[in-house]
Amino acid sequence: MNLYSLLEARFPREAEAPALILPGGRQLSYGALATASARYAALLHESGVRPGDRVAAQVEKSAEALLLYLGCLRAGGVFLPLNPAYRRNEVEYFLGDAEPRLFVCDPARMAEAQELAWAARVPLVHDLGAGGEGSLAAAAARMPEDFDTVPRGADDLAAIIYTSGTTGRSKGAMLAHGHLADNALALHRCWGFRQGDVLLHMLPIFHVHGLFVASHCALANGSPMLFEPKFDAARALRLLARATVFMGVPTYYTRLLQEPGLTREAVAGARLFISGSAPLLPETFAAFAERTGHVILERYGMSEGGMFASNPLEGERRRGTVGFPLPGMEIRVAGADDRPLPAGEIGQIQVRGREGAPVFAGYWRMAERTRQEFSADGYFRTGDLGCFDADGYLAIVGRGKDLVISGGLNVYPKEVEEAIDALPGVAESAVIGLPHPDLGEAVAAVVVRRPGSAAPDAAGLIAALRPRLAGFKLPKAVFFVEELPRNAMGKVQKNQLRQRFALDGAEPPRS
Ligand code: MLC
Ligand code: AMP
Repeated sequence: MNLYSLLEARFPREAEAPALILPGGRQLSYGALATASARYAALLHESGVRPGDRVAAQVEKSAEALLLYLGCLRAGGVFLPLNPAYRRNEVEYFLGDAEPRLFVCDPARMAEAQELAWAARVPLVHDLGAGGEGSLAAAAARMPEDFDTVPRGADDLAAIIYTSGTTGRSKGAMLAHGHLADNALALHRCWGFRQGDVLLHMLPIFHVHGLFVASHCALANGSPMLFEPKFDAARALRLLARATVFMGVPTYYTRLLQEPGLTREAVAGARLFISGSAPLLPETFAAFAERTGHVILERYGMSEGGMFASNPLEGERRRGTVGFPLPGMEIRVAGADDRPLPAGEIGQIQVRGREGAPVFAGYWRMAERTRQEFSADGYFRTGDLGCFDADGYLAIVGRGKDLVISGGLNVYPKEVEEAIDALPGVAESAVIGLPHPDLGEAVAAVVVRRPGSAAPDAAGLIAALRPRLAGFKLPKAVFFVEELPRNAMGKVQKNQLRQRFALDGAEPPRS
């Protein structure tokens, strides 16, 4: 079944029931959501999007951006969301790799988008602004409001989410209608969505957390979303008075805790606070419970397959753990030989779906890479390290993969190192994550200058990287050293670097 049809079957019977409550008093009802998404689907169909064709969108969060996603599902297209922070060369790669039929860009970047689309043979470009302006919504408005949602099978693709690779090229994780539908229903049930729920939605919608986890739960419940363009702690606090459920990355919770107004009374109407995408610090967990009386429910997942584990709604939400496998998910902690380890032992977290099915459909056009990431018995190797406790709670204790998670966004050191190493005056570099009070981890670069050449200072280095890397990937600190510590095999000892350097808060780049 098409994921959209599954969600639509759960929309409220009253067409006027609110679906999206937007800043400035604008509302979109469930009836309007259905007709508007039909118009977007019709536009995509008229533009030549056929089942399986990709639709790429690098746009700011808006009601129209969500309608585009729903319209894409309805037309049978494969949605490919991209962070608006990506720079030209980053987008160039995604378009070339995914070969979308349509690219939707920000109005301010139309000229660049057209050049990139031309080079990547993307036949059509539309623009869509944060306020819904631009050619896409205008063209959709001229379309009929009836559209027969294209039937899709459980294995047909619904979305591709690009995740950077620890080595080499960025990989497109392919998610099918069945994966997203199963996950949506499992979360909806586990988190007890009910009549009267209102979701405060402040996450970006270019990733799994905001687009799938949050939106699908609300839509599958026929609930209103307070649909905000971005996270803002003071505004969140005001809106929480009208919400029952909130989802965020740990940074949202540390920022909420900075608000003096965060009290039990301020969140009296809320029933559930959910955290994920990065480790929630035990201090944050404890401080939030003390200030609000709410025990944050932490869960765990990935672009490759959505959510895998969650703390329980009823029963103990255990600090420092991500709870139990979700219904339909099998999780094991395995040794290097893929054999399961007993409770208490640390190993790699591996996950498998219902009846041994893979948790996602593999990496776009990377059959060999896909094969390498799965065990012989069908488990996906997450690259996260964890262990089960005696009661079956899963704790994530580290990462086997070289990855920094900054404010809930993944940064692959290798990509930043390659960009730094290409700069004049740089001999080599190592990029690491350092504990950061706001972002959880912050990207830091340790750089060896090339002797005898005019090497950049920290500010110069950042300025040179800015046109090439999305802002969230830029180092928050730069340290210059004579040489990088290496082991006998010549591998850079990043642990040593992490011990040697520390950030004191969010300081500007320094040398
Ligand atoms: C923005 N900046 C960041 C950043 N976000 N730097 C490091 N890490 C981040 N996450 C930089 C910008 O480049 C800019 O730099 C400056 O900060 C101000 O930008 P901003 O957009 O105004 O920042 P802010 O609104 O404060 O955003 C921070 C944030 C946001 C934490 C609120 O990043 C956010 O909403 N993160 C959530 C991401 C998310 O949804 N993750 C889920 C992935 S799914 P300059 O230099 O230009 O000034 C997933 C699976 C799962 O992981 O399990 O859920
Ligand atoms: P992404 O590729 O953006 O989907 O990020 C997935 C990664 O985020 C996982 O492999 C984990 O490393 C991390 N992650 C997600 N949820 C949690 C969590 N609750 N605790 C720790 N790490 C998490």
